[in-house]
Amino acid sequence: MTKVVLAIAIGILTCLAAGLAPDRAEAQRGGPDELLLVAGTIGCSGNNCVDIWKVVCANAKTKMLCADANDTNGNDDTMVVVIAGVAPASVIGKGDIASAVDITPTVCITRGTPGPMTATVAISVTADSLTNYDSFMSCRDKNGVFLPGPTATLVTNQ
Ligand SMILES: [Ca+2]
Ligand SMILES: [Ca+2]
Repeated sequence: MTKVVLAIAIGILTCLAAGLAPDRAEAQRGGPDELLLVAGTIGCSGNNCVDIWKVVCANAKTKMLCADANDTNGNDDTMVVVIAGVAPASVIGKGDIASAVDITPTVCITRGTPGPMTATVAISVTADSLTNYDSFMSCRDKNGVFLPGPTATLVTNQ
C-alpha cells in the first residue's frame, strides 16, 4: 500500500515538475562565463518583425564581436541573425547574416586593430508563429579567445 501511495506521489510530482519546466531540452543554453546570453521573444510571421540588440565590447583587446540566434520553444523555427558594425567608424558597413532551423551559425564582425567595438545584432524568425529565442554574444581577442564583459541592450523590441 505504501508503495502504491509513493508511486502516485512520485507521478504527481513528475507531472508538476514537467508543468513547471516544459521542454527542458530547449531550456536556455549554458556556456563560458565570458559569453553573454540574452533572451527574447519574436514573431509576427515571415521576417516582418525584428528585435535589434546594441552590443558593446568595451575591452581594449577586442578584435571580434559575435552573435547567434537559437529557437528556445515550440516548433524549431528558422532563425535569422544579422550583425552590423556601429563603432568605431572603421566597422561601419561591416556585417554578416546567417539563417538556419533551430540555431544559426555564429556571425561576427572584425576590427582591423584591437580596441572597443559596438555592433547591432538583429534577430528574426521565418515562421507564421511567435517564438522565444536566446543569443550568445561574445567579444573575442585576436586569437579568438573570449573576453569578459560584453553588454547588450534591446533597442528595438517587436
Ligand atoms: Ca520555436
Ligand atoms: Ca521581441
